[in-house]
Amino acid sequence: MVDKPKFNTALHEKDGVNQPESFSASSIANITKLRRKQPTATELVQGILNGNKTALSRAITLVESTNPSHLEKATNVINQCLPHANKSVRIGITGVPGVGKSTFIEAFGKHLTGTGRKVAVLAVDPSSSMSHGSILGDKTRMEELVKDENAYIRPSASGDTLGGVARKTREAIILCEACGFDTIIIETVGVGQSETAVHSMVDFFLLLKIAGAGDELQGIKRGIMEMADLIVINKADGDNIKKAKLAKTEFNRALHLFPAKNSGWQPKVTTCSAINHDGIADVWQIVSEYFEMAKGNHYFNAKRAEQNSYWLTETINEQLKSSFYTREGIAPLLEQYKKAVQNNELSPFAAAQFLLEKYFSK
Ligand SMILES: Nc1nc2c(ncn2[C@@H]2O[C@H](COP(=O)(O)OP(=O)(O)OP(=O)(O)O)[C@@H](O)[C@H]2O)c(=O)[nH]1
Ligand SMILES: [Mg+2]
Repeated sequence: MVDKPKFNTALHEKDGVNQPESFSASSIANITKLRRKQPTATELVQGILNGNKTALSRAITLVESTNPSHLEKATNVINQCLPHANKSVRIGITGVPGVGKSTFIEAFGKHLTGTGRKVAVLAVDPSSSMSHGSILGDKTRMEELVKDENAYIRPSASGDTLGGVARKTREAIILCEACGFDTIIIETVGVGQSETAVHSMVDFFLLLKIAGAGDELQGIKRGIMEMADLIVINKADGDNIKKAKLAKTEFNRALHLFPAKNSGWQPKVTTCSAINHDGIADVWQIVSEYFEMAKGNHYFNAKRAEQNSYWLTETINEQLKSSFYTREGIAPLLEQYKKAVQNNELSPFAAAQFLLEKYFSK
């Protein structure tokens, strides 16, 4: 008997050959194994409480996730960590680009770990999603700190709104504290509104400056000066030393013109060279004096309590706003009413009232 030819047409070229499964069994096994490796909330919390930085990073990523399905787990982790948080000092550092924040944090951070402290560095930078350059820069500028066993550096969370970024940073602070970091440094670029957000999540606010050409107070926002507990004039090295000293005198004089702070603290000015590590120990000395005073007069705890209630209302405001503007049907109506208001056909208050009624009626 003659065998029928097996491959008589291109369409049947695979006849007689076992077709592979559409999913390979070994791949499925691998994927399942990987999935199982995703730690549970309790495992993450245990890792964090044991000081494990990998667990900490994973938890921060979870908190930063915009995937709604991660929210419950993230909240669970935060809640379990909360009782172990709050045992730290939180220091905000701001300054315009190029003033030397990263170089300063490297020197300051190393000084602190040298005295046995555990330092976590977080950043609030709403623009970071666009400027990945600064993160790359930080990797080289914080070379020593990155390698330090007792330091943890987390590039800034990205997000569309400052409120969103700030919330993630607040939660990251809790996680870092539960992980045993006793000194939290929050860095922000001194442009826009981010200083205000950072100011409302730290105990101490440090403004980094460089000496100018005798016009120190030009172009510096009054609000930022008012927030500062300490102004550090960086790059006080080489030919700059004299100018830095002059700037120190000028800032000192200006600071005395501001009304006294609720904390009872008189803001200070000092100089340093972050690159040469000069004056860094003095900065920590001043920061420590502040904490001694603020803990002694109970301002420290009162301020944290006030910040907590601020973030409660801030979060409600933020979420209500976003819920309103993203509610189906609101955007086109809003456009319509904007035109009517612009043409004086309707008062802005009546239009707002109508839109809000529309929103609440659903
Ligand atoms: N001479 C001198 N140069 C410094 C000092 N600190 C920083 N620099 C230099 O200033 C430049 C900017 O420093 P960075 O630490 O990157 O400044 P930054 O504030 O983090 O900048 P952004 O991340 O862009 O906001 C770098 O070239 C540093 O080497 C210092 O104490 N003295
Ligand atoms: Mg930097």
